[in-house]
Amino acid sequence: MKIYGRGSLVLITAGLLAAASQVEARAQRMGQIPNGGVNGCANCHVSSAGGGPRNDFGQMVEASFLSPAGFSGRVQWGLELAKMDADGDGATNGEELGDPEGLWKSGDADPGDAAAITLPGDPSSHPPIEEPTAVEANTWAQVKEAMQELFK
Ligand SMILES: [Ca+2]
Repeated sequence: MKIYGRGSLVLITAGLLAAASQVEARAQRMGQIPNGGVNGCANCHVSSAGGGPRNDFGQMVEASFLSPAGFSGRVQWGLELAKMDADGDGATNGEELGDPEGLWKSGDADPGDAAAITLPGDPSSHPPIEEPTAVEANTWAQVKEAMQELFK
């Protein structure tokens, strides 16, 4: 077994503390968006463990919705951020996070249904897209049939 010198131990300890404080600081941001705890770090980061590159929503927040800008910034959740669609999947950030009108404030209870929360930065994760019901499909079939009868 190799014995590390005191210098190595100090460096390793400093590195671990720096990494831990960074993750801890960013983890606070989960409490700055509605239902942030449902998907945790994956709301803003490509890796669900946090750190590393940000997804589309994380990049949007970082670019325009932190106050102050930078590491210590708090997410400015509100109507503007709620109405945007960071990942372009057709559902707004607010619809994905259960607060379409951006009314939620940090410290409020999470709005909406936790089971319906999706990732605002992942286009493959979104609320269900409404399919036409059997009645609507049937009605359309009847309209087509009626039109075909008209133009016979
Ligand atoms: Ca979206």
